[in-house]
Amino acid sequence: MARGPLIVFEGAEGVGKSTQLRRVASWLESGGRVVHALREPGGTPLGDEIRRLLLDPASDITPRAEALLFVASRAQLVETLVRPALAAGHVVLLDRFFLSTYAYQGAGRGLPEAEVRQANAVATGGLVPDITLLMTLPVREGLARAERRGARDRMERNADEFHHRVSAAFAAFAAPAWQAAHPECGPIVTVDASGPEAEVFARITNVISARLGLS
Ligand code: T5A
Repeated sequence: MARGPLIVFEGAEGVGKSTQLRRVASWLESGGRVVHALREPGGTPLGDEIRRLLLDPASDITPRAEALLFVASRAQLVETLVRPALAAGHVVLLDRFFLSTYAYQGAGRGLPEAEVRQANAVATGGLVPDITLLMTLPVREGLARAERRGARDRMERNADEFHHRVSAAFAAFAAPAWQAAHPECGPIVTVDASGPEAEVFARITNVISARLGLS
């Protein structure tokens, strides 16, 4: 049986990843596909416990420990849920994956890219997304959207400069030269996340249909 597609939703805070992922899941399910909607960090009992620690504003976590916690959650998710679902020919939609570690712990926290990349390779075992939808929105707009949803978590509470570094890193990942130098990431396609949800959804389904032939 052919391996199912792995579709990753990425971007800075509050760009609307979770909202769009839910819509894409319903769209693909109504087309008769089996869809697994998963998120990082979390998605497994171990991952959910790690997520609680990582997002709790009371947690005191060093940058290296933070990176390894995200990576540990990923290793558990990939091995227990993502790979089996893909092997069964199902569609996996993933709300964040390792591009987030490159952006947040690499660019945001300043950890060396080579170390982040190596730790991530341990977690994924070389699993490459079929497409990453990189949703883009001005930092302030994304944080305002996230804030309307509820109180800021430990990551959202970082200084504005941190969020600007993360956002700039995501923008840099879209460049063809960066992608060519990082084949482990697979194709990264930017999607304008501004405007009404329905318009963003139409942009996303256009990309998925054109690039993966799904509908
Ligand atoms: N992280 C994660 C790392 O540092 N390293 C890693 O390796 C990984 C995997 C996870 C945090 O961990 C960090 C990144 C994050 O800081 P999380 O709670 O899972 O935290 O949250 P995020 O993935 O960050 O989700 P966001 O908070 O960024 O939100 P989303 O999913 O982008 O946005 P969503 O869909 O929840 O929408 C936010 C609000 O905006 C509204 C929604 O209704 C919602 O209220 N909205 C819109 N409003 C207007 N117009 C639209 N088009 C809208 N679309 C959605």
